Amino acid sequence: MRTEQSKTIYLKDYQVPDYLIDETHLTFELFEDHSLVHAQLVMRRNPEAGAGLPPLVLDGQQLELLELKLDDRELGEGDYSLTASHLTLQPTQERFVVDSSVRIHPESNTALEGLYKSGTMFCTQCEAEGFRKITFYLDRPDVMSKFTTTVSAEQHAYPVLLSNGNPVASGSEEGGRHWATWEDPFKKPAYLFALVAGDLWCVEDSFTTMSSREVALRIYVEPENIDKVQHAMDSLKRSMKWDEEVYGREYDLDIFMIVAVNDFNMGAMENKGLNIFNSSCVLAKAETATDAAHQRVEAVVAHEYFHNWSGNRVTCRDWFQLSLKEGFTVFRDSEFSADTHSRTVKRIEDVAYLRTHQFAEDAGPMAHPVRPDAYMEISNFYTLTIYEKGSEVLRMIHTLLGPELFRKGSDLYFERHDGQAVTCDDFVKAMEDASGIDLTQFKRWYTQAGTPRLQVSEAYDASAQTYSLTFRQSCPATPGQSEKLPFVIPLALGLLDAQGNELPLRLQGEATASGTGRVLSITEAEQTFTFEGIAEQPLPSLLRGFSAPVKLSFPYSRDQLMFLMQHDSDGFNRWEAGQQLSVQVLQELIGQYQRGEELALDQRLVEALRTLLLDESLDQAMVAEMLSLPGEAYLTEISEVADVEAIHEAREFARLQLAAALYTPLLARYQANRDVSRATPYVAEAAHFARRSLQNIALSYLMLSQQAEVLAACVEQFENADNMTERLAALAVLVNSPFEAERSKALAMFADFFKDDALVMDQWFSVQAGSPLPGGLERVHALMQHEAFTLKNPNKVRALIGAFANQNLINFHQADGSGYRFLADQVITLNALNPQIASRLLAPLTRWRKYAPARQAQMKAELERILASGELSSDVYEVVSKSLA
Ligand code: 0A1
Ligand code: ZN
Repeated sequence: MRTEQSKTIYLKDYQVPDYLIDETHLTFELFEDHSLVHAQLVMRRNPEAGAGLPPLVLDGQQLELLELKLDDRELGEGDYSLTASHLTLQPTQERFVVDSSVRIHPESNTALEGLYKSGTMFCTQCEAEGFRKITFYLDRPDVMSKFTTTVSAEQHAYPVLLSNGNPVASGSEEGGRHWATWEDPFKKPAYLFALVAGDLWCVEDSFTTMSSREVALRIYVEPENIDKVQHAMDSLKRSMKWDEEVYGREYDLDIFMIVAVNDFNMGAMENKGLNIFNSSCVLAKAETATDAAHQRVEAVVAHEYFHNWSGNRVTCRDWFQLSLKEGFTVFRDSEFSADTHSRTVKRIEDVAYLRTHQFAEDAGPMAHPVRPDAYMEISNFYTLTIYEKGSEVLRMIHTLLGPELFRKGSDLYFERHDGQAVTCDDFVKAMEDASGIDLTQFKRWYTQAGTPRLQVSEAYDASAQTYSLTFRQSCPATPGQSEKLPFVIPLALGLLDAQGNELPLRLQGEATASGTGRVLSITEAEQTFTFEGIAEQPLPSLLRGFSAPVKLSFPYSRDQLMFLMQHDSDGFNRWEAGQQLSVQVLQELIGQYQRGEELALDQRLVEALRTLLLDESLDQAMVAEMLSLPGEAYLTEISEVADVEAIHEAREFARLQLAAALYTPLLARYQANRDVSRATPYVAEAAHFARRSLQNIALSYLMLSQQAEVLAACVEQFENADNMTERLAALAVLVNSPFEAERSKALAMFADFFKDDALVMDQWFSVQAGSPLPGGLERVHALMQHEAFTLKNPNKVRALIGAFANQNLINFHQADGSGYRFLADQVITLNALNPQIASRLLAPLTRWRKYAPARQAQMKAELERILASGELSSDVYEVVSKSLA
């Protein structure tokens, strides 16, 4: 709760630690109604911190201090001071040993931070500041220590006892207890500490590293999930190989473990040698997990594994540097996924996600730079900006340097800083030193918040055969930053002639053309680039591959967009042209709706999509992506004032019209793909993802026709599919359909069949929470009473309440404000149970500025109500107070 932590912490106040901890020896005694933690800290004065012996201030929260010793001398109450968050004592020499014993209560820890119980299992989550809830410590990432951990617990209930590093000893105690000792040879900050005790089974495999070392790989799960681990294991081995091949990074311990945990605030955690995962990011098999879930498991396994170098071997100096490890590691995992499956599809997915969600964050009250300079509660800064925009910043460095120099830079970074806790500046410096490229101005991407706008205009001079592009960049004000300086914007582009061929590109002053596609580096607020030898008016293809996270505008006509959709050699930009065309058409419909006019869909969109559907030579995943109209959340983000009803009605109208006009080709593609699905066993690979995605989006359009043959096909797919991708898609379509009887039957069948599988039930909750049919809030209320629902499990909260507030915009934004009231009620309840989840759940209410005055007032009133509701956690307090400021 809000103690002294709700004060703001500033990057400019950073100071090196006064003391260092060379060795950390921990002993845990785990019991059902409490646990005891004994810590021996071998410490010394930090030589970099100056002279004298200042007081030693250890972090510690919710710890019952039982015993404290300094160099074997028992300390009495007068020898130290204790507050709700710190223990202060006075060292008398440069080197000393602190011993402490504390009692903690993992069994009643619902915040899921520190040591807690998930079901019957003990587990930990220490990032960012959870370790201080385990023992008194210097809980900051620049204090790195060698850990030895002994865990003791009752043997029958907790046969498996794990911690970081290598197992070095184990044995039995009297009274049916046993113990195990683990030693981690690598220095690490406390946030990478982990402990697990439980009744777990494991799947074991091995990996031979590039220097021929054999590494044991183990994935631990609850016994009933042992058949859902193979996909994660295969993903792990692919990740280990990829990191050797692409970054030259080898694994460094003899054993690598993953443990699946049901109650977990985030996706997973990269603890050294002992990754702890939300079970939703490990468990996957065809029958219970969708294609999207399989891809997420693969990506998260890769992400956590890659942290072993980008995060663990080289870690962050302080939490303002969080993107140093997160932006870099997201970039690494997205490149891994691109190399493993389809690069273009992965880029489309990432960009669609970034533009919908990160751009909204960047335009909202919590907007912050990739390297923030102030925070109240660090848990609130595990954001899309730190992760996704941080990854875009890394991608831009990669684009500016090219792959060889980028690799030289990453090699230098890892070599120079191995075993250190460093800053984003250190990373950029390594990139500069390895490449010889000056990134001084580029670093504004780390310090300035907000999404830059890039306005582009063109001028063609037929007589001089020159074509000029003028770029004007600006960036809106964000909290605490009213003025922005120009960014370095790498802009990949090509020019197309009337046949769709790429023109050779020669800039004024250059002797020869350097190929057809190139990257311009835009550095000024306004800048013109002139291409010479351009014999006809070209059509520019701009920001290829989304080479910078900006909002680009160029006055394309709809016909030009259709041309780019067909001819652009850049797959991403073909999709992007389709999106821009759809946005133009949908915005026209939104205007018609607002003016009370009859809606009329531009038939060019219908014809463009028909052409795609009829072309069987195209990548099916691309066709599916092109058929997916921009979502309501994205249409909200790009609106000046979001009109919830108009956006929903316009988009639904377009879908209906497309479904009717394209019924025949949609049905043909659907049937052909379903036939293949029926005859093919499930495979988690790109071509199969592609086939199923086109099949399922076709089905969702077809059902809008309400034809009996489609209903029959949908029910057939629901009942007979051998995989969750097809089954869930059919269920979702039924849930959103007017076929009441079929819907209820399918929901009941599904729940009956999967009632014992928590992750599948999450999907069952989500599908219903997301249904735009009227009465959404009542359905969510009813589902909260279902026996499988509990507010104590973050996955359940996200699946039901999160899906309702984030994906069911028409129901959440009910004009009577009931959706807002509901969300605020849940936030108030969760504030006491799990502050991190409460504060994340709150995000939709913070976006009140996007809406018309009536909704603004309702949303603000709910934020005020939360603020006045009593003792708030620092997590919730920071988000609410900043969004009302
Ligand atoms: N570092 C982990 C995710 C993570 C972040 C914060 C947490 O608590 C505030 C927990 C986990 C990752 O990037 O995977
Ligand atoms: Zn991460």
